[in-house]
Amino acid sequence: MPRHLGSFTLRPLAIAALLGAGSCSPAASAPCPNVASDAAERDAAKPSASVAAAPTAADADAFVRETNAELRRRTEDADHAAWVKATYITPDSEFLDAKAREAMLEFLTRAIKESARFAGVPLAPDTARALYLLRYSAGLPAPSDPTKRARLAEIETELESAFAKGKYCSPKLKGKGEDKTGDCLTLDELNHVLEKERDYDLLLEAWRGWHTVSPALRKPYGELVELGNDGARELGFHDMSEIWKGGYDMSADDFERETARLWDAVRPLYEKLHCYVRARLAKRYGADRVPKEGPIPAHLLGNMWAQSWAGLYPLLEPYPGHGGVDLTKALVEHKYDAKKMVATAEHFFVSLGMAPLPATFWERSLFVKPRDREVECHASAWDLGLSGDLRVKMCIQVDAGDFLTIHHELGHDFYYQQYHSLPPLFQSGANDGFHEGIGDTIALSVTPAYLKEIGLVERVTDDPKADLNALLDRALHAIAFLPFGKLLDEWRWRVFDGRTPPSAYNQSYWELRRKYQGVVAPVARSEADFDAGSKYHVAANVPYTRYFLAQILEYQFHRALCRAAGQTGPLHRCSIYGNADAGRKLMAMLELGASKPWPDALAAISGERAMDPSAILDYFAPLSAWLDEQTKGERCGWD
Ligand code: X8Z
Ligand code: ZN
Repeated sequence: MPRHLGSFTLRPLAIAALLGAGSCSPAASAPCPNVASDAAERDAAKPSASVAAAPTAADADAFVRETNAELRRRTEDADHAAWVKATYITPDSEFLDAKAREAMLEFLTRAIKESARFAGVPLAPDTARALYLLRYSAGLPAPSDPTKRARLAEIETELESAFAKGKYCSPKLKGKGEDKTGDCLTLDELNHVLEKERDYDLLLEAWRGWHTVSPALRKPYGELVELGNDGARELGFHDMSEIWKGGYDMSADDFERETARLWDAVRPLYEKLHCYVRARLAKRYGADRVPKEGPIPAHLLGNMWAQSWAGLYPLLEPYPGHGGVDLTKALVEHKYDAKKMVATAEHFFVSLGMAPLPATFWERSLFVKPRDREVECHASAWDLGLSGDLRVKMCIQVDAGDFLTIHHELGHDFYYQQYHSLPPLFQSGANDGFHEGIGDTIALSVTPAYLKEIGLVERVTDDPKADLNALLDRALHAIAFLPFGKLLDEWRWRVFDGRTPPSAYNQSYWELRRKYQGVVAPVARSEADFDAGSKYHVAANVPYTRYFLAQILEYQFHRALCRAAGQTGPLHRCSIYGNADAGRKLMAMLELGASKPWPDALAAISGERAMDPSAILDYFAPLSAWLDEQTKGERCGWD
């Protein structure tokens, strides 16, 4: 899978994720390593590590050079195997993918162990940074026992494939899939039912149906956690969560506090939105099904995980008849197909001064779901072998949601393209939240005025009520997402560090969903279920806090780029389309890759050195005020 998505197996997107976060922040109470980290020092202090002559800074430079070269070679093998497997799932492609993963796991874990010998050596800054990134690259560290390692690679492939092939068959859903006749639906089709249909029982059937796929993943997932934790301990970490939280230029504890700070800042806005939506849903379904002061049943919010409520827009539109753009309708009317949607998104990036995507992008990408074979439809962006062989893999539908997702994916590809000349260990986002936030930053500039400029819509209105409609539409995506973006890894951090044993997987997941999202399961759940496994990123072992960070960061990027473009109006009306000054700022950040701590990258685009939730709050300020009016007298919250 694509490198930015990857957990750590160095599949296409893996290095970045895997290495994705690293670097030390002089700003925070971070372990600023121009020497390797504490855990590495502990390793180095062990007698076995002190046999060889004391290593020098020059040895470390040479080690980083060799590791970079080897990484490039091995990534090539792993990426091509992963691409074939993701776009053509068969027992043979699974076999080859598992083998390539295993080789990558072996190499990376070995390299990380070897790097521990440089602990305490005064290093050149770039070398120190490369070693730091390497150390935190192990999102799924492999145990050194070859049998265990092979099993780990096999489980990874197995979980991903089982998820991709999952279907639910029910006569109640007959005709609700793409082919309009069958009664076996894929995840995308079941999710589509949740987005478009409003019948309570039908929604329940689609929700329940998808949640029958993941119980089979529960056991292998538990095994993955055990083996991954074995690997983490061999590297000197307590467990995998320490690695997942540890690569953000600050200590793992500081990172946990940092995400809590960001969530606390946006939670009041989420609670207002929840309050408004709950009242509308109570009207639609009755107070017996949607209790006035309690959590909302999770299947009513228009998405399998209630992470985007955009499907509910028609039910919630603040000012019907006051305009706003129906982007899906515009795309259909203008006869856009998948390729044209991608070309339009590419054109936006190019308008900022970036080089177009290579010809091979158009020849080798997968844009539509093939009819004759199993593929992984979860969208992803790739740079195979770190060689500029950029691609996307997506089962594109002609609708507004996928138009925005295409921008998201191209954000990854243009990031790859901008940092392409850096050594492999630096070919990554400043942190993984940056990587996830680039395309979405551009999507914030997909305003009605921009759509008019490119001829997709004929008229735009100046009516402030239309602005509110558009703001609510976006909030149903962005603000609704925040608690889910926060909780999924909180669940995994607890699973990894042992606070949540397998016997409490489901209970813990629903406690967090209730606490953060204010939703509850619509039917009784038990430990026979594995509801966290209904989410791709759990099955595929992809960290998720990155999307939470991205959601905060992209408004900060947008604010900075709008300022660079000299736009002084409200943020939700700003589009940087065609603006070279904004483009230069953006590129200045992208081309740093992971070569510098993320505060430096943030400073390159915005002059700021801390993640700042005030940008997203400013953006939605008019909506926030409107929601205050709408929810006056209501008892918001759910406990
Ligand atoms: O997984 C993705 C992207 C690929 S990196 C399509 N996203 C998260 C999700 O689908 O849950 C984008 C938003 C959050
Ligand atoms: Zn992404």
